[in-house]
Amino acid sequence: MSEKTLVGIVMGSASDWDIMKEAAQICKDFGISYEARALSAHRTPVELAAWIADMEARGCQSFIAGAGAAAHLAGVVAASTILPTFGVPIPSKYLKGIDSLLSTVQMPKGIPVPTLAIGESGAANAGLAVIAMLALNDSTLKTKLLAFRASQAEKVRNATLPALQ
Ligand code: RP5
Repeated sequence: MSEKTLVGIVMGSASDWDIMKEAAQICKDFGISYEARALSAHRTPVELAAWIADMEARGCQSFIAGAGAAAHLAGVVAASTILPTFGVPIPSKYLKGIDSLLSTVQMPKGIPVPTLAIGESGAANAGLAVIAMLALNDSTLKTKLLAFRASQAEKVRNATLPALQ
């Protein structure tokens, strides 16, 4: 059987990649297979549905969806699959991502979209949330995640604060 693609990363526009690449980077760093696509819930709805079905057939375990403004992408992805789908609000031109945040996080009862912070931190944390989920059944991944946590804790401990002038 061919290799599975474990994580589907989708964004409403290629202009979102600067933010969403943080999620891809986490997958890459942890050695988890992913596919990243720009597909829009309103501009390319048919292709989006076909991609979700294809990813499911290829063994995908989770989706990360990022979009800006009236950001319904994560909700549409979550509604199209029972795989866990994490939402990343992309900073928008006029409302700085508050619109993206509210339209991603405020899902009515029944279709959950666990939503991360606006921007790069949210995209990276979506990646880490997926890693944590996959680590439940993968002891090697669990060891890597514990090492990542230990390493970032060490950076905080070792940081030196600038002296007063
Ligand atoms: C949303 O509109 C996208 O997710 C993007 O954040 C925003 C702007 O898209 P472009 O006009 O840059 O393609 O659908």
